[in-house]
Amino acid sequence: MELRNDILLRALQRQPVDRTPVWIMRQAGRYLPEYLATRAEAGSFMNLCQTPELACEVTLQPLRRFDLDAAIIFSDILTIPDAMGLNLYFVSGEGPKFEHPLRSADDIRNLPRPDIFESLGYVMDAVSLTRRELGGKVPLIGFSGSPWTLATYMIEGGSSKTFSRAKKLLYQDPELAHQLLGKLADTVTDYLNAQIEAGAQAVQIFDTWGGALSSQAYKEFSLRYMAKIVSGLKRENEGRPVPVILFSKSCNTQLEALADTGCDALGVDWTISLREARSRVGNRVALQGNLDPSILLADRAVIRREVSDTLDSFGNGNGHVFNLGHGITPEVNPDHLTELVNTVGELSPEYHRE
Ligand code: 1CP
Repeated sequence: MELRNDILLRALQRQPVDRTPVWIMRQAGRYLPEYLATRAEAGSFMNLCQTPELACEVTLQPLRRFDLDAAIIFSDILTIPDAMGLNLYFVSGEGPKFEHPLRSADDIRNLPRPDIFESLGYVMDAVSLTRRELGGKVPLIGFSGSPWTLATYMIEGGSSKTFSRAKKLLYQDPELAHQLLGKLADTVTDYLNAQIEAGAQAVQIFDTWGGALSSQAYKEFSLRYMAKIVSGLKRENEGRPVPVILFSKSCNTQLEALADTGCDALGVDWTISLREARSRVGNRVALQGNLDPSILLADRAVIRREVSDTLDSFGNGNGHVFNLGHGITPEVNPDHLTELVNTVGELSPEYHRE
């Protein structure tokens, strides 16, 4: 099926487009009443992820409301540890938890490399169903967590503010940490390649907690494994390149090193201007971002001004994908996202004239 709107894929490769493409991290989610209704119908978050028809439905919901240039498959980064036997569950108000977190060296040594098709086949089914339902309207993005970000949840047993246990492992027993991260990198590579084969047309790696590490530890325990994954990915499918986006939150000091991994694009948060980020990475990669999600809590005039400033900060030329600097939050009024998306559509063409 022909892809009718390919501006996301073109921008990720720094090719000419006539306006800046836009999608939003966590665009399907709790700020949408229709998402909450489908989640209630599913009974639980995991059931929603594991039922391809429902995962497909919530993936498509934001596209019915907003003129977005991509869909991102509805799933979660924590499906990998779940498939490795840690058993993911959600306690409302507390976020994700594992029944069997990694508590000993043996837990890490015995961690299986899962058969992706057997244990995560529901994600690939959701990807191929969603591709079919999209009918070439916009590309579908696949994703995974980075090995380090996944490891934090697996070691801590859930969310954490300090990452004490995970960081202790890195410093106390780096060899064991490398064993874990290596296994995760292999699994993430298999998983993303399976999503690509199922129809994902671009992929993003979420390194949400990369910013918790020192510069040196980041290179050794996070960046290195993302680079390994990038080099193991299938970079072309259906006769088209499959762009790879790395989003390492709060890692702006690492932009040059991230650009050297061989990825196509970097997600950037709002703590650096796109102007500065662009001057540092030059023409090596495209940039995706970077509006502070909290701006969506302000009124429409503020949103318009901030979108305009963000476009202006990147400036003229190719290689910008508009997005937030992190996921959209549950309190956002969906009409404010309409304002954002429409403003990008209205103001961005002037940055793409020859
Ligand atoms: O109650 C609910 O409905 C669950 C909320 C929720 C949602 C909507 C969770 C639990 N996951 C998701 C979907 C999700 N998670 C997507 C969907 C695709 C999209 O529309 O973008 C994606 C890409 C993720 C990725 C994800 N999950 C990340 C990385 C991205 C990020 O925002 O940093 C992380 C860290 C997670 C873990 C996770 N899963 C869910 C929650 C609430 C969390 C965060 C917990 C924490 O802060 O530690």
